[in-house]
Amino acid sequence: MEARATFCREEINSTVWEVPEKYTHLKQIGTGAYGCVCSATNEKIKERVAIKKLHRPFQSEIFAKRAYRELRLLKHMKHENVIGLLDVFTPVSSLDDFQDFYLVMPYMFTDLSKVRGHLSEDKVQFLVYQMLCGLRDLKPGNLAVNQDCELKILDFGLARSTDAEMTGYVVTRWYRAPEVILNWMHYTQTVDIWSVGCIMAEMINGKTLFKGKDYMDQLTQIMKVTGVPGPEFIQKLDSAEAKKYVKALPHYPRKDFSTLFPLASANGIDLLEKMLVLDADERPTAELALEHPYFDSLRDPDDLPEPEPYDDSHDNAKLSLEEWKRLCFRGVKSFVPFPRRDSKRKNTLTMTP
Ligand code: N17
Repeated sequence: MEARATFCREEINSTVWEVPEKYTHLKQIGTGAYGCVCSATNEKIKERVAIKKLHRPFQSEIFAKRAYRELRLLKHMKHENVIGLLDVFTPVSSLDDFQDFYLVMPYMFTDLSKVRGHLSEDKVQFLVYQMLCGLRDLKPGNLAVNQDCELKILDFGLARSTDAEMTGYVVTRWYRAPEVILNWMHYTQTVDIWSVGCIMAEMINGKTLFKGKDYMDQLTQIMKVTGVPGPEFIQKLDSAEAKKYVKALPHYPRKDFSTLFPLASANGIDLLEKMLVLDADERPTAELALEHPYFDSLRDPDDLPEPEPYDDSHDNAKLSLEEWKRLCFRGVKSFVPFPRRDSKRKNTLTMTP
């Protein structure tokens, strides 16, 4: 049995936070219906962290299940480009007293939507490379970056209205693949590749590629770039309605990507041309995209560890509040920190101009 850390109590925005004394300088950075996030310093190793305190996680079965899901997913994620857990704690030592737990993650400075204007090619390369590495076993929810240009995919479980400064990059329709917009067919793993293409295009040009004002406008803007699809593609569409719509489109030819992206390198243009393809079956998977010459200077086999399978059987489970609470308690108390790699590229690229 390990010696229990000394906890410090502090009130932040009328809620009491009880954290091990090594975490200092707590400052609220986001709040919503599910919880509240503070930035803090781990004094032991002088590292900036983000700590999330869930809001009354055991007030109902639904809240408890959601809390367990976030804990399970964060514990599972051990990829450098996906948000993961540095620590998780509760100030109490018995299940009877268990009411709150805190999730500790690496602190991420901002999200990609806050990074304005076009970025230099080395930054775009590094950011797109990290997106594709993190994408392999996960869908993008949000893309967070720090000042060293390091990127992590995360999934904010906070309410939409109050954490406006943290949400909204790939979640909006502008980055949605056309097959998702129109519910054309079963989705494949390459829906995310479309989003990566849109984000890459935006980082290069400094403005949103397909800023549609509604669904139809969005789709028209897309077709004006990709060109309208041929009969082999139309044949694959699930619904008769989608078929009719696509057949009725005026004939837009595919746009020349070197005109569209005058600042991009030949390799960058070639990668964009491969990702921004209407037919999802023709887009590369993340793994294949990473083999593109655009990433030649960055590629490292250590960046793609074999993903461990995630047991999602609890996602459909129907358990009582007490059972979810017991699972959370066990999950918190059994946490073992994961040894982390040194980020080799630290300080070689910075987000600040
Ligand atoms: O990213 C998450 C996350 C990850 C997996 C699952 C959330 C869930 N989740 C939530 C599942 N169900 C629900 C309701 N959480 C998270 C992300 C960012 C956070 C806090 C929590 O805040 C920061 C802020 C700054 N730097 C790092 C993290």
